[in-house]
Amino acid sequence: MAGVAPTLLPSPTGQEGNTVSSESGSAPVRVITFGTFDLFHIGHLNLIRRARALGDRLIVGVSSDELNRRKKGKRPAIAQDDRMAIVAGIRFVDEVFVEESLELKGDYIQQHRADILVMGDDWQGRFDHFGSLCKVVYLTRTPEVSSSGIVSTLRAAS
Ligand code: C2G
Repeated sequence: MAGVAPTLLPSPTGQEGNTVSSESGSAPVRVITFGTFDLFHIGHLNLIRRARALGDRLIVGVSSDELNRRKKGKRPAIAQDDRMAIVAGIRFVDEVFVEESLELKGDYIQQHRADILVMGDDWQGRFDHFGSLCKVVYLTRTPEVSSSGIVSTLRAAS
């Protein structure tokens, strides 16, 4: 909307993506996050930008259409391959892969050698058990924006 400032949340480190590096000589810090990222919006961008600022590389597991159907009983508005391409096109993202199952998170963390798991705080506490594999960080959700809210707005307008 013209004239409305975007809800850009500050990064948790006070720095933006691509500016934080691990100490010279040490291995790059690998951050992993997961999500459907349907109807990509500013809340998704904030989460991704702030996750990337916690390390040197950001790996994103994009939840498959089938996972959404099975676990959430809904079909994303944007198809899986397009959601993957959109997330892969974000400059803070280094790698994307398909998240086929919520139950495989521990495997994904290990396969991608993640040092930090980042999720929005709507998942607060739900992934603490992965603390034995990596650091677990929950970031504040961006208020007042969601994919389902966008769908409702469009429905109301039609
Ligand atoms: N998010 C946010 N602020 C919003 C909306 C979303 O910070 N206003 C964050 C969520 O907390 C999540 C990420 O953006 O960390 C992706 O959000 P969704 O696409 O809604 O993903 P979600 O349903 O949380 O799926 O394996 C985990 C699931 O697949 C996560």
